[in-house]
Amino acid sequence: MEIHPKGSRARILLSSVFGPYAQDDEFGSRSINPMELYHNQVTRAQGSFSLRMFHRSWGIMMIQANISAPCTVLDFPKREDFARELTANRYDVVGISSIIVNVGKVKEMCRMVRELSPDSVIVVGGHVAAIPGVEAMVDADHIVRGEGISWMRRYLGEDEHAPIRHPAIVSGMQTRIMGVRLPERKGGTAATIIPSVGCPMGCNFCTTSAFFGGKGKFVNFYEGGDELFEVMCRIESELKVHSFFVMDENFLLYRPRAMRLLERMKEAGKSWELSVFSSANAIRKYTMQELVELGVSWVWLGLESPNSAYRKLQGADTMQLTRELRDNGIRVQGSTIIGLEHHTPENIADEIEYAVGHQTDFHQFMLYTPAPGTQLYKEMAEQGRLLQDIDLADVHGQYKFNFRHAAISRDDSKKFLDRAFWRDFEANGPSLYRMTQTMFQGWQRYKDYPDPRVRERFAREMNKVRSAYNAALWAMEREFRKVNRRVSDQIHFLRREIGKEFPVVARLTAALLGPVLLWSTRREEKWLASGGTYEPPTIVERRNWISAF
Ligand code: B12
Ligand code: SF4
Repeated sequence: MEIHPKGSRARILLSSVFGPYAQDDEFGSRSINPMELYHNQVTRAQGSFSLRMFHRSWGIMMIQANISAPCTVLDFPKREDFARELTANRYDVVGISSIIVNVGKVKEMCRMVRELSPDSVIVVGGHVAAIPGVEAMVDADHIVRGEGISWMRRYLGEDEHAPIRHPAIVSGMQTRIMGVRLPERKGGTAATIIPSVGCPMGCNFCTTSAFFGGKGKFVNFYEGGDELFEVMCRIESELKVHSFFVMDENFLLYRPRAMRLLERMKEAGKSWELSVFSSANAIRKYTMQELVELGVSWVWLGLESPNSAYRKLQGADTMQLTRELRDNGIRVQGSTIIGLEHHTPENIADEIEYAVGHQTDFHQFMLYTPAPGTQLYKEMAEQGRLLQDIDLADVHGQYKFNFRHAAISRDDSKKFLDRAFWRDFEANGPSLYRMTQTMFQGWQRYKDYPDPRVRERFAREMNKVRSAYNAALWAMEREFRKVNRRVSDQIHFLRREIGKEFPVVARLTAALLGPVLLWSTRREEKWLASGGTYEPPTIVERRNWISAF
């Protein structure tokens, strides 16, 4: 492979695509596709109760941390910020990170680089590289498919097999709910840990799996529990966190690694919380006790559909599993696909009811979407079922089908998707209520548990439940009455139970903070109704920079 003539002395700019994002524009921004995880695809029908937060672009942060060249990461720039950065510094290499929906922005950014920094080499990476024929759509010198750290190391003439250095990443920022921005104190937000990329399960629609090699393949950054433990200890002390968002598509699948991590956590008395992604079958490799001792407090669980044939679900009763996890204080974020092959206008309502019936803490709904690069995309293309003239900016799973479904029309796909979000909210209430309930149940079950690490974790959660969350319940109970009286009564019941356990604090916070939250919730509701949106801040981070001058 060609190596950059300046090797590790080359000056690198790594940028995410430009914003603003939550608006309709000619570059592919869509108001329906904000740069927010929850409000985009999980709690978007929950109005002012929707969880609002931003996540950094971890792929380019990982690359920056693992090369010795002087490197700037520019996250969430506006076009002017990107232009300014290009002209203020003479970059040898400009790397642009993007997913498929944002290909129009990549095109514009390549054009800007050619104009403003003509000597720079342009490298495009991330999922956008999976688009067949992307070379003809954007004016880049290199399109990088798959894992980017090793590519960039090779390109700079560095050792691609050197151990991976994990940057200290705060998982989310500028969190808001019920019209209140949560304070950002050190250690208050989980740290993101990325043990691997890809997933060996190889579900036919899955872009993450396909991008890193497909079925049976993935790229491990940390092979064993010991390595992972060391990284987590370092990040714990750098960021002062107890809580980790483990960004690994199927973390629990590798039982030996997870169990070794547990051993090390026990030896060192670590009372950590882990948020993980897992398939139902992978969870079944553990007892509830093991999960709780490992600190698993939040699981993103693919439910897909009761009639789907996905291997990860075979033999799993997801309804019972969800109940059991929540009873043990583990929050569940379900994920259901709308528009699978067997769905019809006649059975879709039942399928949605079934999904809603899981009563998860959070529920993501996504349209079945053949994304370029996946097995499903190939099949649809072969069958001539891909719809022509669909802008890639609209292929994000939250709008309408990009293929011809056997029974459901493109316009109806959106209606069913919206119905699923609404039904989940209406029937189960705000996610903040549901997770408070799960945390409280966990504490009741484990407050006297023999392992002090576990007691400590649930006690930490209770500090929030008996104060701020309890006050939020007070406001929710009133505000949700107009949506669903039954759920409002359930919220009241939960508040009473919390009040019995913590009579003084719970009463005081509900009386003092509750009305404030009710007021801010209503104010937020009005603001959202007037079209209010949120955008992430622009962030510039330089590494190995001083030595570059
Ligand atoms: C965090 C995240 C987000 C964050 C945004 C982060 C950001 N700043 O952009 C939020 C929550 C806002 C988000 C939103 C969306 N996301 Co998202 N997101 C993720 C998630 C969960 C993690 C990404 C990550 O950091 N992975 C770990 C890093 C290390 O991997 P990586 O980013 O792929 O980077 C590696 C390589 O790709 C490569 N690379 C990346 N960039 C570059 C650049 C260069 C120059 C080079 C050389 C290499 C390179 O090297 C990296 C290291 O190996 C992934 C799923 C996943 N497991 O990856 C989905 C994922 C990226 N999101 C996806 C989608 C579709 C969306 C949304 C459209 C929502 C939706 N409806 O699903 C929106 C789009 C918002 C918008 N307006 O752009 C899809 C992308 C599909 C595709 N084929 O394009 C993914 C893969 C999920 C999925 N399986 O469907 N997302
Ligand atoms: S289990 Fe999840 S991450 Fe793995 S291939 Fe299937 S959908 Fe993708």
